Amino acid sequence: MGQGSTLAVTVIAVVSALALIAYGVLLFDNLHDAPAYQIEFVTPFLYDANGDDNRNLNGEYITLMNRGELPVDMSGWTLRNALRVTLTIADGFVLPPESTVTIYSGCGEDTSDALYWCSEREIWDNNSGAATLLDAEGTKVAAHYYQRLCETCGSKRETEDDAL
Ligand SMILES: [Ca+2]
Repeated sequence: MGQGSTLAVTVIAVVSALALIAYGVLLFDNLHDAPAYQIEFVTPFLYDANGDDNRNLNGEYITLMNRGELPVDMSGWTLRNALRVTLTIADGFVLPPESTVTIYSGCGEDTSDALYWCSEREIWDNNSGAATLLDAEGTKVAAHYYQRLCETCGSKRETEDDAL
């Protein structure tokens, strides 16, 4: 083995070691940043109510599911739309594992699986929008982006997007 190939092997070894270290740091970061909760949006959600949305506010709703193994106390959590119109979840609301809660845009009496925004107008734009769920500390737990692809065909695209 000449000096050139020894150098090449050394460079490869160093680069590999650095790559491993970088991977390790990334892995650690990912573990460190792993969400404490597994609350997810159930999609597609009903952002386009039948008829005039502003007159059928409870025809418009969004559902969250706890896919984790522990109950999640959602006291003080917030849900907001793309315009940052925000609903704050009442103190004491707990979502059990494998359970859902549906959040209606209109008024009603909150139960263990239904909450009411009691907005005076629609929350979810019928063409495109974003829903963001934050915990009581303001840390993003889940985000959902949606866009109707064309006015007449009803085709829709929805994505989970952390880049909101
Ligand atoms: Ca709507």
